[in-house]
Amino acid sequence: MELFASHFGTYEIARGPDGPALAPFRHDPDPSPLGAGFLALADHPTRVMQPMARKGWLAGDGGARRGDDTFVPVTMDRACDLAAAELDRVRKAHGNRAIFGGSYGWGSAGRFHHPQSQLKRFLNLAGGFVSARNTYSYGTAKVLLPHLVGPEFSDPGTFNPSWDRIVENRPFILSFGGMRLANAQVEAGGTGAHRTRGWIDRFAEAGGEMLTLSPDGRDAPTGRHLPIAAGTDACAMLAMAYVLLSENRVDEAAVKRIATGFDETRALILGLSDGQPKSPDWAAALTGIPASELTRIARKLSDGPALINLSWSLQRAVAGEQPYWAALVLAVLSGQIGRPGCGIACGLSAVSSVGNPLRRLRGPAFDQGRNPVAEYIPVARIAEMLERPGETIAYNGAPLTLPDIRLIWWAGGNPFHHHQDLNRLARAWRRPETVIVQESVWTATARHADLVFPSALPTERDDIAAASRDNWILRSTKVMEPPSGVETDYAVLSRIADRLGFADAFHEGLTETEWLARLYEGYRAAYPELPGWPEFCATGYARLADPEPQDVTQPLEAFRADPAANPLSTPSGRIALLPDLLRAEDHRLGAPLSHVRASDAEEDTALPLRLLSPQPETRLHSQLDGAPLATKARRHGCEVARAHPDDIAKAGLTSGAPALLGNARGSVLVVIEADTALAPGHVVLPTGGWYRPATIDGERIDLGGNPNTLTRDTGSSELSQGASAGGARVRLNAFRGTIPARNPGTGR
Ligand SMILES: Nc1nc2c(c(=O)[nH]1)N[C@H]1C(S)=C(S)[C@@H](COP(=O)(O)OP(=O)(O)OC[C@H]3O[C@@H](n4cnc5c(=O)[nH]c(N)nc54)[C@H](O)[C@@H]3O)O[C@H]1N2
Ligand SMILES: Nc1nc2c(c(=O)[nH]1)N[C@H]1C(S)=C(S)[C@@H](COP(=O)(O)OP(=O)(O)OC[C@H]3O[C@@H](n4cnc5c(=O)[nH]c(N)nc54)[C@H](O)[C@@H]3O)O[C@H]1N2
Ligand SMILES: [Mo]
Repeated sequence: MELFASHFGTYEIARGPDGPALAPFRHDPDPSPLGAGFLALADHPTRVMQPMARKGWLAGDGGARRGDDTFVPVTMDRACDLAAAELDRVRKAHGNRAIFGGSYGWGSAGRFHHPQSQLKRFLNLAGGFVSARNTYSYGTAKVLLPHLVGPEFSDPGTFNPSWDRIVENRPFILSFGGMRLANAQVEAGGTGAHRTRGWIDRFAEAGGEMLTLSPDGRDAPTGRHLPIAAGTDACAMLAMAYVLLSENRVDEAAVKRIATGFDETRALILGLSDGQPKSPDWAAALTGIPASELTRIARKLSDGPALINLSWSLQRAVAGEQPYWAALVLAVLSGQIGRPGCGIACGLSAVSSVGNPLRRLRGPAFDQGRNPVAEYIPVARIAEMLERPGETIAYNGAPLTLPDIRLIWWAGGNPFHHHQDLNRLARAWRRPETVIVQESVWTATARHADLVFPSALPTERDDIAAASRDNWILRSTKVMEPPSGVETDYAVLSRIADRLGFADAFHEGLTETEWLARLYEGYRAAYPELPGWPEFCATGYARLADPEPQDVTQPLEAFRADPAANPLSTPSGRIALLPDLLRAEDHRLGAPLSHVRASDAEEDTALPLRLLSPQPETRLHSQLDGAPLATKARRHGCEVARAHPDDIAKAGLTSGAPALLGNARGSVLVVIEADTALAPGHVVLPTGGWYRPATIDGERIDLGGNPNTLTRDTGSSELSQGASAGGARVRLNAFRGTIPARNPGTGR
């Protein structure tokens, strides 16, 4: 069977007289319509068709007009000469620590053509590069959780009970931020079967009860929903903990068996140490949830069985540690940690694999080699890195010096989609001497480059796809040839490596097919039950069976059953409710209790609406923006934002009108639509609009509707320095101009 594997899952390739089509994979119970959209990109006007160089850069402008300039075509040979010469100049003049190759982003589900792996291997052979740590997805929790439960649980969802266990035990699920099924369409590395919807249906059919607390009623896949003001989840959780303590529902001896810091935590919750009891009345005013509801939910949690689910969006915010920390406190005090199918879960439905009872595929990644440069940044500190070379920031309990970057090289990501405060990034981005980008389409990042290399789309090359938390290994087959002049990243980097004298080390003389066979054999070495390469190629996929229920590790169950025999790897072997680092004065925002509303610090509270920027249903971030599903979702060519009808009326607008969302950081053109599912005081603008700043009647407006024109770029805290998209405040105004026509074409 010929298959195409993408982050949206797997598709069967049907070749007919009208060209190829992509049909849902027969083994996928809940296929996503999104992946077929790649076909529409093949000859889309946004396609990068040849290497292009920025005029000002060729003339030596040092970056002054970057992002606001025209491009000229250059031959592939010339472009490779230019890239090789520039890399060589920078490393000789400033050392490899002046090259930023962090290159974050969701390029390619295929493991071989994974652009960052390709680029990192290339840059490592060239002497190394400054890298980026953590993710935009989960960067705050990843730094926080090792302090609370130990480093083995830093990855998203590693301590979650699995879905089969949850369905079997039917806990009351209290879900903060909900479970958006549209998000579970996606998996980094792809999947053969989307199972999340099936698990949730089975849970509901078995009589399971779910309560979603979220500003957006659409986040609840089943069960009841209660609106909560964004950024106040920790307040609700602490109020529930207050109820447990004041109603003597906490088994202190049992808590102390599994956790340290109980006495201090109790003092903080009761307000003995700061004078503010975190009572339901206190939380009701902040969250908008009646005190009686908070009390009722707290009792239900302690009656059990119960599971607290946290969406990843909660921690993608200023002080995003707080809800994760408070949820752990609540799960411990309510006695639910480590009960079968109970306790705490991070991101059920955030991506397809979370909660599936499966093996973690230990496959060989494409070998990136070793990076001789030690310097790194937490991934979301990029603008700060460019603005303040040589200065220090605090990160995870230690100072970190920001490197002095002269050359940025990006492959497989779109910082002008994903980073916060894009107008600030655009200014900082002019500082390096050179920016090289490899892209298939003219994203805002490509438009902010000096040298752009065209990349083949995932549909235009053979690959092997597999996600680390999945059971499927997929043979992705080339659906069509790339346009003439467009090559894979591997081919382009091989050409440049040749000019720098390390081509043999880069490609090892292997053909693409030989590389794929090598990767596959690596999986077979780990899982001898997999078929041989020829049989795998003929079938198109291989699937490992789900493990037997008793073989799925439920890590916190073993710990709860016998904490002394199965200790965590925290200093005490137990859960640390208040580790020293979180109490330290200089980690004010990491100190969860001192500022439960720190997410509003530094924001203009006079602005009436809180901006939510969830993942887009019709795209993967900014990808497939030119495909029919995303195009159809726009109104008058604009991104659609949703708000409560009362807020739209207060702004003097009607549903369906063009409007501006704005704050001190910028202004975004949208069409505003009324939605009663949304709590008043919030506005939803999903991510992924293509940042297109333009000056209209003297005002600089992002016509592309990217919420990151408005979001904050402070970092979540000095502890984790994670992405801080959540919690920005904005105003809603009429847009009185004429909506300019979209000009997706090349370059400008
Ligand atoms: N406000 C706000 N901002 C957010 C978030 C939020 O919730 N709110 N979420 C954040 C999160 S969780 C994430 S993960 C990021 C996502 O941010 P990104 O991962 O940067 O977003 P993508 O649009 O997926 O960008 C991937 C780019 O890689 C290109 N690409 C794909 N395959 C290849 C390939 O094989 N070769 C090359 N050269 N290029 C390729 C695509 O064309 C695309 O432009 O956004 C973050 N930003
Ligand atoms: N279709 C599609 N699916 C995707 C992606 C995509 O681009 N497209 N991206 C994928 C990626 S990279 C990631 S990391 C995951 C992200 O997974 P998540 O982080 O879980 O998803 P989001 O859509 O950002 O947010 C989920 C919901 O959280 C709610 N929310 C936001 N802030 C708050 C708050 O303060 N309190 C409460 N209670 N709720 C809040 C919002 O209403 C939002 O709908 O999604 C993945 N899935
Ligand atoms: Mo993400």
